[in-house]
Amino acid sequence: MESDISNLGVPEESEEALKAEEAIKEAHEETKVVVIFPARNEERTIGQCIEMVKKSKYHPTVIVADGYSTDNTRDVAEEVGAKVVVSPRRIHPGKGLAMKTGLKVALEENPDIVLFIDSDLENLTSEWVDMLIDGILLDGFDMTRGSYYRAITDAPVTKLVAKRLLWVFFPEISHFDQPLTGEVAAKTEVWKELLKKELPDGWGIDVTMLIETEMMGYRVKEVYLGYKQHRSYRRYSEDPGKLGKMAEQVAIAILKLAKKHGRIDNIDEIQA
Ligand SMILES: Nc1nc2c(ncn2[C@@H]2O[C@H](COP(=O)(O)OP(=O)(O)OP(=O)(O)O)[C@@H](O)[C@H]2O)c(=O)[nH]1
Ligand SMILES: [Mg+2]
Repeated sequence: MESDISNLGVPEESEEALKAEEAIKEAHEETKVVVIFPARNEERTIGQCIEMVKKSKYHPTVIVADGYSTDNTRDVAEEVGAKVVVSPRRIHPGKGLAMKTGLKVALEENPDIVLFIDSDLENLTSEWVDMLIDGILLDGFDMTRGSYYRAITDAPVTKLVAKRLLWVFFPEISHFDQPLTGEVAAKTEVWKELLKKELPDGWGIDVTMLIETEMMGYRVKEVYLGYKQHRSYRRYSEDPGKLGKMAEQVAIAILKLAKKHGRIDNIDEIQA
C-alpha cells in the first residue's frame, strides 16, 4: 500500500526547511567557480565537456589549459566559450605545467572554488561539478576529489604504483581510491598554498597535490561520481607500456615527498 503523508499534519515545508533551501540557493548564486580543463589534443571531447560543466548549478567559467595541441582543441574550446591559456613551455608530458598555468590565470578572477576536470571524458555530466562543489560548500571540506567505477583493466598506474607507494610512505593517505584522479575541487586558499610548494610539471602533479594538501592538514574528501569513461584508456589498454613515463613520474613524485616529509626510512620497515 502506498503511504499518504499529505494528511498527517506535517507542514509540507517548514519555515526552517525553506530558510535552508534559500541559503543553499544563495550559496549557488554567490559562489564563484572556475573549472580548468588541462588538454592536449582533445578536440573530440573538449567541446562536449565544456558544455556539460556550464550546465552546473554553480555556473562556472571555464579555462582550457592547453599543452600545444596539434589538433583543433583550442578552436573548439573557444567556440563554446572557454578561455584558452597555453603553457609557457612546450614540454611533454606537461599536465602539471598546464595545471599550474591555468590555476594562476583562474586565481586572477578571484574565485571561491577552482575545479580541475580531465578533458578526455566521454560521460561527464554537470552533476560531477555539482557533487564536487557541494562537498565543499555544503559538507565543509577543503578539497573534494572524484572517485569512480572504471573498467577493470583501467588505471594500472593508480593500482600498481600510486596506491602501493602511498601505503609504504604515507599510510594515512592510502585509503584514497583514486589518488591520481583528474577531477579535483578546492577552495582558493588551498590552491594558493599549493602554488607555494614545488609542484611537478608532468604526471607527478596530481599525487603531489594530494599529499601536500593532506600534509597541510586540510580536510579532503573523495566523492563517488559513478562510472568513468575516458578516451586515454583506449590509447593504452592494448599496451600498458605506454604508461611507463606516467608510472615513473608518479613514483618519483611520491619518493621525493617521502624524503621531504621524513618518511623515506619507512622502507626499512617493509618486507620485500
Ligand atoms: N596541457 C596538457 N594537458 C595534458 C598533457 N598530457 C595530458 N593532458 C591532459 O590531462 C588530462 C589527463 O590525461 P590522460 O591522458 O587522460 O590521463 P589520465 O586519464 O589522467 O590517466 P589514466 O587514467 O592513466 O589514463 C587530459 O585532459 C589530457 O588532455 C600535456 O602534456 N599538456
Ligand atoms: Mg584519461
